[in-house]
Amino acid sequence: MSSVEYSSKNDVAVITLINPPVNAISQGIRAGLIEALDRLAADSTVQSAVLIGAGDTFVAGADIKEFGKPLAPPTTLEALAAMEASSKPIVAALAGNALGGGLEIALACHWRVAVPKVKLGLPEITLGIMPGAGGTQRLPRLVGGAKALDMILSGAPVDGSKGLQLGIVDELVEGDPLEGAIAFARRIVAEKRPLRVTSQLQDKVGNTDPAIFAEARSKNEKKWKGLLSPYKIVEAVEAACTLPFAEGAALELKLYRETQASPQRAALTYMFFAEREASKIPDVPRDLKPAPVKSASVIGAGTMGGGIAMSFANVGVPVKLLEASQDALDKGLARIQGNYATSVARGSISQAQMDQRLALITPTTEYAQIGDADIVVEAVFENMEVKQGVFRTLDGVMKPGAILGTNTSTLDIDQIANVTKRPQEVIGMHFFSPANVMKLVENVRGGKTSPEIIGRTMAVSRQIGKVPVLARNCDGFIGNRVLAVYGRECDFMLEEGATPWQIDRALQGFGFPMGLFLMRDMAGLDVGWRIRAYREQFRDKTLRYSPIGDRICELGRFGQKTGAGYYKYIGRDATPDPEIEALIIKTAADLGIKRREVSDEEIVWRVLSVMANEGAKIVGEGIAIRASDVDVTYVFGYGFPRHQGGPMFWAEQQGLDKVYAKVAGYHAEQGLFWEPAPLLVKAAKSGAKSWKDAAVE
Ligand code: 3H9
Repeated sequence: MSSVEYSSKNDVAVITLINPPVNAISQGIRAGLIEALDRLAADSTVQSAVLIGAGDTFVAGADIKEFGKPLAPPTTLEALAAMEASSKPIVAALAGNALGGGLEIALACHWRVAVPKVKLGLPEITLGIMPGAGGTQRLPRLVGGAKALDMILSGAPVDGSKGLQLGIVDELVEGDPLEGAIAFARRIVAEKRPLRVTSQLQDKVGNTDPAIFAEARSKNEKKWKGLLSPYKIVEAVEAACTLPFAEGAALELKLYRETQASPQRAALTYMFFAEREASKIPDVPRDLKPAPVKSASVIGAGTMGGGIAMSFANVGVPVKLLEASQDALDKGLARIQGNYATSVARGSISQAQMDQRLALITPTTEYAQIGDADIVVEAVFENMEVKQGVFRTLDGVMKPGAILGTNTSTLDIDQIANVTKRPQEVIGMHFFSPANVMKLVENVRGGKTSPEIIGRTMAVSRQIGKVPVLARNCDGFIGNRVLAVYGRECDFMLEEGATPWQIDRALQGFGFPMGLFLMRDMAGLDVGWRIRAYREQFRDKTLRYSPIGDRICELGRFGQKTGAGYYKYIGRDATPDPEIEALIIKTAADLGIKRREVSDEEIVWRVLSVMANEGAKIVGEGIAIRASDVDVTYVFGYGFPRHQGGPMFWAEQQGLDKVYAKVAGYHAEQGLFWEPAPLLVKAAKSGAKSWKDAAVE
């Protein structure tokens, strides 16, 4: 079947773009569109055309799988120029998604009608690129420079009503978009309206305040640090407002190609597919399409439980929130109210939305009230006996088939599952704090968790707006296992000659929003200290261990909350502390370590290569299904800079053999305490360029 179909409904031609599932712009679409336009010109039976996507969606943009490869002609730009040159009016019928190149096709039509639920947007920035088919030039001509700039920089889509208000959409249709567009096209012809060619519109760009571009650059300096595409977008939209269309379009093309060639584009498009791949579980049938959950229960109204309950309420799922005592329940609810009130004050939600969401949360102290929910998530104190007690009770009250989720970051899922008579329905759901904000959910399958429960848990995670990954049960799962080696490596570098502020600066230079020691200070140092004290009895004393963190806690310095940790604090402002530097120097001397200069490059390399090494162990042991799941965990749960693609992607970019050599070097220097991952060794020896190749060789 051809990618573009040409048909007619009496006097109106219908051009249908077909490339399931999202009608991405393939070579077939580009060539087929030009052919269809030739037919339109030659077809004396029609006076206008409607352009529509097959299925219930328009076009989700360029085919992202083709990025980085040479594109077969013709280009999208050639197809769009042919469209604007048509002497017969072309009306876009928009439904589903009109994103990226899809919206750009629509912008080059003479008019646009849309259903209210359509998603209209230019999300290229999220892929490290910018609109490259005239979007930066045509959108400002329809909506003005300022609004176009906001929309392209945010990458977020707008719906049909907003599109109408902005001037992207000319008319909303309530029913069938094709019928609506045909009726609109007939009206245009009957009224003999002159063709409206977007690239020739000048009013709105002419009226754009030229100061907005410098403002956008300075206002976002911190947010855009290290990023390429936002700056290119500003430059292109500025050109739209100051140059003739042809010159602006030529600049757009040049800048677009620069973004396409950048390593950031490679990392961000990798993340696009990695995020989707993470939901594919080999033993869960692809055709399992679980129904959305209609009700949820959450046990524990602490910070985590409250955040999880908010995540359900935020997408309209009624949730019962259970606490042991009325007092704890009241405190939990007050915290939820406070969080919503902050969002209202910031303008991110309206008062009405806050009221609706709060109304969906029903507080209770009675287990008898919660049993009919499709899913329950337990988020009580992180203690095995306490959690086992909760699960014994849940086993008695929850309806058969409900997902029994436990929000644990450290405990053995099987020990929790095995106190119930239905361990196949128990699964770990490790949320990250604040749970209503952080995107990652690390779902953890126990030894007996059924594939159906896994599939349903991955689906409900997406339903509440999270990015799920699946891990197998082990100490630390994926995320905290990698975090442990990352922290340990940083501690060793302190002993060897670095300072906390140097390490933090180097990591921030790489793109982490916050360095490790600032993060530890913010989270509080005392909990980890207590856990280490408990684990001391089991520790292998032959392995290298850094006592710096313990010594800091012994001084009563527990981080930001006590005004001092690795840094000194005034409020939340951290300053380097000579006392800590002296403590580090003394500890190194006590351990017999001769300090030396540690370069920023060494810091970044050591941190990333030990992360990738641990990730390779995790993949090799089957804890993660694939290397990209480790990256998804790090990007969505631990602040790893998305435009660097995650530690496993980073390692592939450096060359797995080079990473192996570094890791082996650290191993030799540091003695017994860890081994290069077998998968990394295999990759290096076989010359594999990717983790995937290494795994199959
Ligand atoms: C661009 O347009 C550049 C232009 O300016 C320049 C032109 C010259 N390409 O997300 P889903 C796949 S840049 C290839 O699970 P949903 C996706 O991988 C592009 N494949 O469904 C998945 O495959 P699989 C700007 C794509 O309903 C399947 O389709 N556009 C593309 O949750 C279903 O996707 C964007 O950035 C694509 N463009 O969400 C839009 N899009 O089943 C990117 C999707 O094998 N796409 N796939 O895993 C999206 O945001 C979402 O996919 C969408 C649907 C909202 C469309």
